[in-house]
Amino acid sequence: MPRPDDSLFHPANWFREGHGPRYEQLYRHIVAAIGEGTLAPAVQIPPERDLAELAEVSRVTVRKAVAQLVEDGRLEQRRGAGTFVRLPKARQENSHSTLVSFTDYMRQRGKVPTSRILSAGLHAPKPDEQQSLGIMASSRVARIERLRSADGVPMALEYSSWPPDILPDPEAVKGSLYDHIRALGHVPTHAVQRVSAANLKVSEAQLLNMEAGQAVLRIDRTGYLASGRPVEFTRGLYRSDIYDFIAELRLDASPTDNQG
Ligand code: 16G
Repeated sequence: MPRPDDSLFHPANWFREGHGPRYEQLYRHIVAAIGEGTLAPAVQIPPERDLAELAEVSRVTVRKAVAQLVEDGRLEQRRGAGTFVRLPKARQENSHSTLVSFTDYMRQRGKVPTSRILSAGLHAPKPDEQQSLGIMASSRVARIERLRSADGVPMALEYSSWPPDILPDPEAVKGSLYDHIRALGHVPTHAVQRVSAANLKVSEAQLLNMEAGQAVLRIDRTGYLASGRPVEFTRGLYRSDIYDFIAELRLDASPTDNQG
């Protein structure tokens, strides 16, 4: 079974003081090594204890980094055999069985996504929410507003609305909204998006660390379950220098449009 060169994990090759927690830096290093092919598919990762020794970190740090890599689908743990680099994840994504989230996208690029919740709660629905989500004026709507960052840099503002039977407790969302929804048993499988340009208001600019009036992309996404029921209505303001992000998500979002 191929094993990587031990020096790959030496702290000099991945740790930089002041660049975030060790587990995140180790995680990013392994993501990059997989991306560059230094860690090829099927290569075995040293056992936790050995890796902790090589990387000069605690086993808890190693465990956290590895758990994230397993969750991302980059590493695979085989009982009794060890931990291995998986085949590229792209194959799974191309199945279009699920939509790519901000979290997935940033992790695929070796970045660490974070969210700051600006507000979360159940409210009376506005007309555009009623229309997009097919809910009645007398019903309630779950709203969650977040500032999304990658490696600590603000990237987007997302205002998201969901029917309350799909997202009953918006305040309980801690990390990825899509992961939260999936854990509740609902899987948005496709989306329709409208992309336009917008200029930042003062309050938005402050949050994004940009100048008021600067141009951003505005994307309205309506996400659907496989049954065709609309469940997500999200308006996002995205820094235009991450346009490739949007383009890629749109390809994933409407596979049939791109096959003909
Ligand atoms: C993406 C989606 C947004 C969705 C979010 C979930 C676009 C334009 N927007 O940013 O609609 O709510 O991912 O991300 O693709 P999360 O699971 O990381 O919270």
